[in-house]
Amino acid sequence: MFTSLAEKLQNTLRRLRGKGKLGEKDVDLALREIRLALLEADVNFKVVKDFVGGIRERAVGEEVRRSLTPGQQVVKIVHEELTALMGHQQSKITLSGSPAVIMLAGLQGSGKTTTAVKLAVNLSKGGRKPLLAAADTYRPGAAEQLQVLADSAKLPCYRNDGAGPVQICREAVRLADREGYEPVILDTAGRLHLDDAMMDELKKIKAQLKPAELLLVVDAMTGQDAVTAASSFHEALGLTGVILTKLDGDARGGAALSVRAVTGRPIKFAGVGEKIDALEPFHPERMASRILGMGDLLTLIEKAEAGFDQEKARKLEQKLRRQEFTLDDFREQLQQLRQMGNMEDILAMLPAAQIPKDLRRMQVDEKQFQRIDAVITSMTPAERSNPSMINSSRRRRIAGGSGTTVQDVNRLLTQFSQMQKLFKQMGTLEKKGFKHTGRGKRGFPFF
Ligand SMILES: Nc1nc2c(ncn2[C@@H]2O[C@H](COP(=O)(O)OP(=O)(O)O)[C@@H](O)[C@H]2O)c(=O)[nH]1
Ligand SMILES: [Mg+2]
Repeated sequence: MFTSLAEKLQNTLRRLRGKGKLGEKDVDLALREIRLALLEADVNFKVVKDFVGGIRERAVGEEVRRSLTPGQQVVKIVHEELTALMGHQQSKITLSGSPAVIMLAGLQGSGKTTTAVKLAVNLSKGGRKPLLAAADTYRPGAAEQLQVLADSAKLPCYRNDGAGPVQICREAVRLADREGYEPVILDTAGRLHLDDAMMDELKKIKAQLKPAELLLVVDAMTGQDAVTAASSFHEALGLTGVILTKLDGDARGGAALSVRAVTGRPIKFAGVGEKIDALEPFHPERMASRILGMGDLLTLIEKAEAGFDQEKARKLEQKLRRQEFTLDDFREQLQQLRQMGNMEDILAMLPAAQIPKDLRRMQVDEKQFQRIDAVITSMTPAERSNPSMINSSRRRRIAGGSGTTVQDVNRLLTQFSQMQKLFKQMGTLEKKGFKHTGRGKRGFPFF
């Protein structure tokens, strides 16, 4: 997520952090770099100007001059301003009206249909009984697409192919009223470009259905174009919020960092994958931490808690404490991690400074998972619980048996021993009375 922007900002801040004293020149240079990084990430130029201006004002002010660690103080300011830029606090959706209606709008391909289902999945996990309404009557196959996705999530979907969008929405609301569904999520039509006919239709739906939430679905990959479209949508319709999609891809960050400032409307959710459970509540503060390489442990822990088997987690913790972590456990951990999503995104949630180099380089894609699995399978139980016995002839045998190379086996063993070391360090810190109390601490945050 935002790799290039994150790297540049982190480099700039690393240099600042190391400085005992901050002169005007240092601040100027850092601000220039921040400005460039943001512009290159396609952040709206006016947003960049205000943002950098805000940081400058604080960076030359009292709070930094009086600080014993001025570099750190500036990093803190950048973090706070970045958080503020994306909206201070998390903004939840409001469900009022009976039944409450959530209307989604956005350009074609921005991710409305997928997001409608993701949102329904999210709300039904929270105990709601959502109903999806197929109100895109223009794109052939649009209703079918919604239906297929809804079926896969075992969620109800109302469609009436052949009827107009307003009629479909009203019928869906009537059905929801009768059957006790709530909220009703309207998947509307989009075009490739903004046009008056589309806006008129959306206005009609809004006027008739009085949605509690009118959310604009914005494709984060499209950068400034998306933000321009967002402000037109907002002027015409009066949005209540934004959902950013495709943050799992190589979006540069422009849309995410500009859309709140340009529309004045909060980002409520972020789409982070094609699967129907790949939707996260948007937390500005956590996102700022991720971008600045401070990690996002809270989201990571939430994901882990949602996907992990409590009993297994407890057993693992015992093993870690007794330092009995084996290659079998390693394999099981990787499988669980894989269920949490894209490995790169997961690593990005860990504070950069705390990940050992070999782990950081560990690019775990599907193929590599299979390779690791094959290597571990080719070991004897004794080797798995005591890898130190794996000498070079055993390495050759394992490589041959798993259809991999000796280098593959070596790499896996190195990564495994790195992980073991990490856990040992964690154990020592605990013995010294270190308690992990959340982000910002220099602890080992894995479990
Ligand atoms: N990687 C990724 N793809 C997404 C995300 N949201 C939607 N998509 C994909 O974007 C494409 C367009 O989505 P769709 O819901 O049909 O857009 P719509 O035209 O606005 O209804 C589909 O291929 C989706 O799978 C996301 O958060 N991440
Ligand atoms: Mg659609």
